[in-house]
Amino acid sequence: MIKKWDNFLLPYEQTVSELRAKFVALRHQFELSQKHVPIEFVIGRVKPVDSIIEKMQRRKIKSERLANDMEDIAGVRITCQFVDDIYQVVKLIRNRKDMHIVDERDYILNKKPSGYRSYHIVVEYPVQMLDGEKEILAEIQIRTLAMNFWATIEHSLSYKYHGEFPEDLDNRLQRAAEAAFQLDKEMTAIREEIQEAQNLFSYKRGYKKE
Ligand code: 0O2
Repeated sequence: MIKKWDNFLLPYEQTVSELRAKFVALRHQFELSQKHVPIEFVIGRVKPVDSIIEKMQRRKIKSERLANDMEDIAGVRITCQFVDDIYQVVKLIRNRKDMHIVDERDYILNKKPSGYRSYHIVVEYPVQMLDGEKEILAEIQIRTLAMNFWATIEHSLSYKYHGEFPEDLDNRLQRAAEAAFQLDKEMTAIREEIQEAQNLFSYKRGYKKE
């Protein structure tokens, strides 16, 4: 059983590692071009087997449909400084020839009832395996640092409460999501000032990001 999962997940691991490397390379190109760098950092993960099984049960996905119906087994997350950066990264992904977009979900314009905001793009990505090319679905989540702060904390809390928050906590989390979005708006309003300061200070020098 474990060996079966290992074999099934192998192309997903390769997809995550290749996509991650490509977005890190994109950030590096921006750094060298002396333009504003729209990508802060890139992380990736393959969904753990217990989460895959839980989602299969919740969404009534049959095992033979798993590769087609579960879009986020391979997941890459791109974090940006500003909301505008998110849409710049979306444009860059739309223009790429090495991945094919099958779905886009703008949870920034249409936030989730929880208060969650992010831009999700589902792509088909071709990986080269021993037995030939395989098209793998991957979900790319693009969000600001503030959105990421909120989502990371809300996600760990939802583990504690098994996704069912008491009403008071739910309200507070929604207020916190709005506060994070106000922060994004405020930072955008003083964006030019921030960028000028960052260029002068070169604060990134010496810190290695991936
Ligand atoms: P993990 O650990 O990040 O993989 P569903 O998965 O059923 O909720 P759907 O339509 O399959 O929803 O996919 P959707 O909503 O485009 O993306 C699901 C992923 O988005 C989640 O994956 C989270 O990463 C993130 N997400 C969506 N809604 C929320 C939310 O309200 N709060 C937080 N913190 N993250 C959210 P997983 O599998 O839940 O988690």
